[in-house]
Amino acid sequence: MITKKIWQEIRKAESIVIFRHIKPDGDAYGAQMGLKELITFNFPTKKVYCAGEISSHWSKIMGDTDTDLSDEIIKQSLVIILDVANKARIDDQRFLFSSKIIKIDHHIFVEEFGGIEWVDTSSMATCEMITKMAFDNNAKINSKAATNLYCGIITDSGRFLFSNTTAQTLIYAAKLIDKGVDINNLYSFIYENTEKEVRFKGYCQLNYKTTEHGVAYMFITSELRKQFNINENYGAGSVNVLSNIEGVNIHVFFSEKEDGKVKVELRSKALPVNIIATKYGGGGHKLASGAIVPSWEIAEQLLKDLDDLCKESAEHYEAIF
Ligand SMILES: [Mn+2]
Repeated sequence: MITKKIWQEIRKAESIVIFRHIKPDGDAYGAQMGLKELITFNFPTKKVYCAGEISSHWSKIMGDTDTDLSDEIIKQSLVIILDVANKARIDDQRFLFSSKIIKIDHHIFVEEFGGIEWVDTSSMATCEMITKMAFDNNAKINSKAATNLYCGIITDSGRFLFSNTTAQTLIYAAKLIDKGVDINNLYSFIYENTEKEVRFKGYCQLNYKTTEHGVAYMFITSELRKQFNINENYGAGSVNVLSNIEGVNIHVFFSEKEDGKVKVELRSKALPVNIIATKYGGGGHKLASGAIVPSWEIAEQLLKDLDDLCKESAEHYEAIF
């Protein structure tokens, strides 16, 4: 069993460095910090480090990464890479210094990292996979590890709302709650909005546009971001304010970054938007993907592709029925 094999590698290693994707979300940061807590709680003598930038947001409840990590430590460590399918998106490319690499991920497979690979697209979150590994190996789980892992499960599943939430997701979430997740504290942190965020979301819901065949979209220019005083990640990340609109199959946010490139967040009710994201150099899940395109011109092309995808599927549907 792969979960036993990986735990065995962890057991053998004296020093471990945990990596995850750039711009970490709740699942990436939660898996990283949760796994660190899990390993140090079960094996107190092991040295465990977390690579990558400190997330100013998630660090408030999960703590900081080890930004002073030396090349030497990475060279001598087992490297575990979480929640990322392509090498270019790994935060801190020095993972390559290690000769022992393990990947644990739930995204659609993109490329091998050159070690043990555990990719399970049926898992809702990487945190769900880490939880499974913990239980498969009868590992001890403390409240801190449980809270970090639970955070990844609830954020990647939209609080168990998204369609790839499975019985397994709920079972592992329940098992974590049993280990002492601080739900009250976690939820008040996750749900809190600043006033500017609420006003920005309201603006998007009033001003979004739709294409002919049912793509709801929002162009967030630098001027608009400045007007609302929101950062480039928050802009694109607000895409879910357009979910569940009748007649809309795909919703997408385009947010201009500081460097002039445009960050694209794609969400879909059923159509595979990851195909379009991949075409433009991005990736992700079938119903939730992202990309960064070089200009507004390319962004318009991507939007046209999405509209065509909706059009084709409507024609296909008519042909069947
Ligand atoms: Mn994830």
